[in-house]
Amino acid sequence: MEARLDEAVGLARAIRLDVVRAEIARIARPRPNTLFGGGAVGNLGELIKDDAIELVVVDGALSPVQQRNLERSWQAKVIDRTGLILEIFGARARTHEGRLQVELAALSYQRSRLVRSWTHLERQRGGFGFLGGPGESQLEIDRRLIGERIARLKRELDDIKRTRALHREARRRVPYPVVALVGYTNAGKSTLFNRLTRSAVSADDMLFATLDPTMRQLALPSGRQVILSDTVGFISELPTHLIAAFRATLEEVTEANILIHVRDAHHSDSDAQRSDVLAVLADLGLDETAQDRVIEAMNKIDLLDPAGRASLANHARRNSQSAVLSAATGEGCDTLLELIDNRLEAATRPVRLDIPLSDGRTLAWIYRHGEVLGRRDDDEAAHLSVRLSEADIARLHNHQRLH
Ligand SMILES: Nc1nc2c(ncn2[C@@H]2O[C@H](COP(=O)(O)OP(=O)(O)OP(=O)(O)O)[C@@H](O)[C@H]2O)c(=O)[nH]1
Ligand SMILES: [Mg+2]
Repeated sequence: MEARLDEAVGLARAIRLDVVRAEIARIARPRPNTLFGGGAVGNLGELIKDDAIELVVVDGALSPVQQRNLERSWQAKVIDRTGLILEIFGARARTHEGRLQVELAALSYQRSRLVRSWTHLERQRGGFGFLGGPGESQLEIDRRLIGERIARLKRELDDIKRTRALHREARRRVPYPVVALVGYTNAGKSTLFNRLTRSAVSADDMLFATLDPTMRQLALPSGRQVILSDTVGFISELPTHLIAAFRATLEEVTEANILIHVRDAHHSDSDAQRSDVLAVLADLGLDETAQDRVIEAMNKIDLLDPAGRASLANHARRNSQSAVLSAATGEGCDTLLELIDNRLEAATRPVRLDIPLSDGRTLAWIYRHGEVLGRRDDDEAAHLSVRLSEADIARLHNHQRLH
């Protein structure tokens, strides 16, 4: 519970709210009208009044009725966990697509609340500025208008998705394998991304610092080139509306050749965070069989005491799926790169190739990159049976297309 409270405070700080108090409120029996019992509503009301608190975040789910009743009795704005996360995403979205996705999520969230509480609500908050200024909160949003806007957003996002599919197709023609960083928010994905690619994307001690995906080319120790991607982090109870809206982005991540699951090994809730991430990945269609595409990166080991480090290092030695590292100091990062290299190396399959004898360059390339299992030459061509990596197979196909 303490860890969860810390996280809630972190979420609030992520949009620079000034947190005056943070409390764990025990609820024996959730009340349909106020969530909290009468006594708790009163006590909290006193605190809110004494400290002149303007906004109360309930780190759970509130029904629209509960939200409205609490706002009335506390004379303060009240939002729940989903509302807060949507607000953060709204503040973070930079790209056109990101903004559309967040708006879609926020509107779907609002519509679901509108439906449930239709009879109770005379007014609904406007836009997705849950915390917005006075004008906004007065806006009346008609269900039909929301529906139309949602439909338009979905169409626009579909268009973007199609364009991106074309881009992806183009990328396949320079077919470097894609290595995607995934993990709980604040686990250190962007720090690792910067460390490995020597870039400077924003990596802050802030939940959901990254929203829009970033990609860079990276050379592995073997010389093999890959594309490294950094993207949005996960969190427990990630709002379903957000997952739905970000589905296209997130599914692309799960299509990567290798996924690096970056974990904060120092976090007291590290194991629970791991389960949350795996649950979201499973929800996105990454099944058990895809597990051999996942490498676990136990990050922030610089913060562990020697015993903690030793036990992690032990675990990693027994487990080739796991690396122990510090993105901050760089320790262990080479080992991670080697693991990626090995994994890509292992992902090979035998193919048959017919190469014109005149094409000495391609033949030489094949001998350099693959394991030639058999060869038969006729007047025109060499007929080869070769074991090659997926990436090299793609590269070769592309190369031949150029002839
Ligand atoms: N001590 C220590 N801190 C780290 C390490 N890696 C990351 N951090 C810190 O952890 C915080 C979060 O790092 P980010 O790289 O932004 O995390 P992220 O996973 O990209 O987070 P989101 O984009 O919010 O999902 C920052 O304050 C980093 O400086 C590490 O190896 N050791
Ligand atoms: Mg990040």
